[in-house]
Formats: sequence, structure tokens, C-alpha cells
Amino acid sequence: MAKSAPKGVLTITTRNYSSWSLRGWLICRMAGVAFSERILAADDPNARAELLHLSPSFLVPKLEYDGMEVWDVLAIAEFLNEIKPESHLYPADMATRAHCRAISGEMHQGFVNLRSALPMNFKGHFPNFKIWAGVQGDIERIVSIWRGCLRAYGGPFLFGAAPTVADAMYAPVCSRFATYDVRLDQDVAAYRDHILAWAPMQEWAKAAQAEPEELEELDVEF
Ligand SMILES: N[C@@H](CCC(=O)N[C@@H](CS)C(=O)NCC(=O)O)C(=O)O
Repeated sequence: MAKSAPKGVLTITTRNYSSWSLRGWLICRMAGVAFSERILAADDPNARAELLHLSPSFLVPKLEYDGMEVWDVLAIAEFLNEIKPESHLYPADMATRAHCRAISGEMHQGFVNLRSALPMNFKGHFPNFKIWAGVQGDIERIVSIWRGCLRAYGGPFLFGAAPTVADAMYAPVCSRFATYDVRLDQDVAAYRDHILAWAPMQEWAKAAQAEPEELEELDVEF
């Protein structure tokens, strides 16, 4: 029997720089939905116009699924959680689920200093990068979130043995910590390394390394 076409199309952009694309893609992978990728070239002058056409918010990632359209990473996570509850994108326990949503929301709307000063860049490596006070504050808050989760739920993912939406939300931070050689205590460094070694992250990182372009103008939050 012929293999049926994927039901979903995920629009993303550069793998090296686009942290939101990475989050959306990881969540789709974790949900186990069949999807193909539409990749917008970040250096294509027409990409913005195409993006406007494809995504009412101008933003990626955007998921089209069975005639429905959803954009914004957390909206995509909530949508996939509804259609694929068996994939356990969120923890089973209600209080733990609330915790997972809270720290995912904190990443979604916060850490502006970290996001602007340490843009995701899988191909880059900047040892001895100067960490300013505002960024240090964001790093300390992230470390405290991770440590709280690892102690409460036992790791190796934030909410225990299996990955949840929160791990996808913080995965680009793990990549940033490696890119900018952010010094971490052993417990949180182990979490960073676990995420970097996680099979879908490895797959993404490999494809990011293979991207041809070095886009200086994208060395900003993206
Ligand atoms: N909060 C949004 C952020 C999405 C976002 O900022 N996407 C960037 C790419 S990583 C984008 O589409 N930028 C397009 C542009 O600036 O033209 C989400 O959760 O999806």
C-alpha cells in the first residue's frame, strides 16, 4: 500500500539561527505527527513577503495540519497536545503540568537579555564571551528553574524520564550555553549535555552545520 502523505506542513527557517523554528520542530517531533518541512531561506529577499503570505503573524514556525493553521510555539504545543494526547507533551500530573506550562511560558515571553546578547548559532563558538550583568541575571534564573526541576523530578529531562514541551522551550538555551561557553555547575551542565545529545537535537544540529550561509545580520535574536 502506498505510504500516505504527511498530514502536516511545518514552515521554519534557518536551522543555525532560528531558535523558534527549533522549538516548534522539536515539539512536532515529540508529538509524533507526520509532517513535511517548508523551509524559508533567511537570506532570500522575498522570504518576508512569502512569510506574510504563509503566516498571518509574519512569524515562523507555523504548522498547517489537516486544513488547520496554527502559529506561535506554545499554541502549536497546545494544539498538538489536544490532537495527540498519547504523546504526553505535558506531564500527566496536573500540578506538574502547571509547573511545566509556567516555565515554558517564562521562556516564551522572557529572558530578553539572554536572547538578544547570546543569539542561537549552532555553527559558532565564542569562548571567553563577555557576559553582561543583565544576561547573567537571566542565566541565574534559568539555572534555578532547571535545578528546581531536576531535583523535583529526578532528570534527565526537566520533568523526569521523558521530554516535555519545557525541554523543547529550553533546548535553544542549551545550544547557546555551549556556543558562548557559559560556565555551569555540574548538575545543570549535565542537563545541557543531555539535551545536546538528545537524538532530535543531534539531527537538527547536524543539519544546521550543513547550512551554507553565514548570516551576520542574523547574529541577533531570531
Ligand atoms: N513567540 C513566537 C516567536 C516566533 C519568532 O519570533 N519567529 C522568528 C523566527 S525565529 C520570525 O519568524 N521572524 C520573522 C521576521 O522577523 O521577519 C513563537 O512562539 O512562535
